[in-house]
Amino acid sequence: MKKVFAMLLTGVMMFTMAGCSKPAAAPAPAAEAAAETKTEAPAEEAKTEEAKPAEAKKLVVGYSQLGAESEWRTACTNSVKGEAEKRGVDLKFSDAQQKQENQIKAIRSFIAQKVDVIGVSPVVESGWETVFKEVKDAGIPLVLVDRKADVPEDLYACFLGSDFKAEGERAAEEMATLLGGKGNIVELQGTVGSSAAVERLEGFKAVIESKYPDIKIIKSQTGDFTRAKGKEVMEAFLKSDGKNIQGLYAHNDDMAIGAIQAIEEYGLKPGTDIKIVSVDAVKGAFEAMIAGKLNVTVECNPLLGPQFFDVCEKIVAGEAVEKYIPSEEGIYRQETAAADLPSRQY
Ligand code: GZL
Repeated sequence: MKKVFAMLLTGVMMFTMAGCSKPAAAPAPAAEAAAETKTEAPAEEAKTEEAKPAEAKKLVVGYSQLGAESEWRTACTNSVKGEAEKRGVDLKFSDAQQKQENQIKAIRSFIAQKVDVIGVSPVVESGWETVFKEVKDAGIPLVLVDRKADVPEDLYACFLGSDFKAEGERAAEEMATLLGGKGNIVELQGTVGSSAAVERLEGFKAVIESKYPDIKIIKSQTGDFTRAKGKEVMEAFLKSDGKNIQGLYAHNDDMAIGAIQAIEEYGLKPGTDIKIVSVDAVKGAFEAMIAGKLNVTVECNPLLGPQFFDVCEKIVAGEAVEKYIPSEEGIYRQETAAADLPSRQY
């Protein structure tokens, strides 16, 4: 029996040795070798070689900002850039210096770069249908940021920004309170054709004409949302109507601050001889209210970065977004300006 077992053991041993000694196959290419080792490696080792989950694809967003004309615009740009950095968004940013042709060029460049989403703050409401159609044909969603465009709703995913008409209505009520329901007003309008200017004028005028018959808007002209132009136009108003002016409504704080300089140079007291109501609630407005030179500023929130990228992420994830996402806003008056200023973010 023992002899038989020994013979069997010897056979098994000889057979096994023959296998190991088979001539080495020609060295296989690295890939095949890897595949061979991969398939030959025992199961437990295979686990360590499973591919790591792919890095989440970086969101690529093209944003056409209209310019840098005001404190408000700078705050809006900083909010968008800061939020992109915080979220690791690849932001392609373009400043159009308040020229529509530059915005159109930037949008076409974003299409060529095949970005995931395009954001636009349109400098004016009209003239966008052709290029927005190109965006749609390229299959890229478009978000209107801050300002509206006069295009069919199917050309943009959503508008996020303020209710400018309501801002005009609030400004009118504040002005009527300051004047006791009676007096002559001059108006500094924003950029001609911009949704902010069109609707702030509309809202203000509607309230004054329907509720305050003893308040008259005797002059109204654009100051293009800038301090310099606001000062220049206010100088012209003072030259023609001087002491006949009891109130100034400015579509933004920058023009109001320019007008304050003109009123002082003319020899009148801004905030006292001429009551002033403006819009935005930027830091400069709080400083002017603390100095007694501005009476009220109606807030228009520029900190749109977080909402903008929330919308971009939802769209890319295939989630539904509201067609209009309003900003939350308040009204700030001279009496509380010193207490309010420390908590202001822009
Ligand atoms: C309002 C924004 C306006 C600001 C101005 O949403 O478009 O443009 O009120 C800015 O200060 O120039």
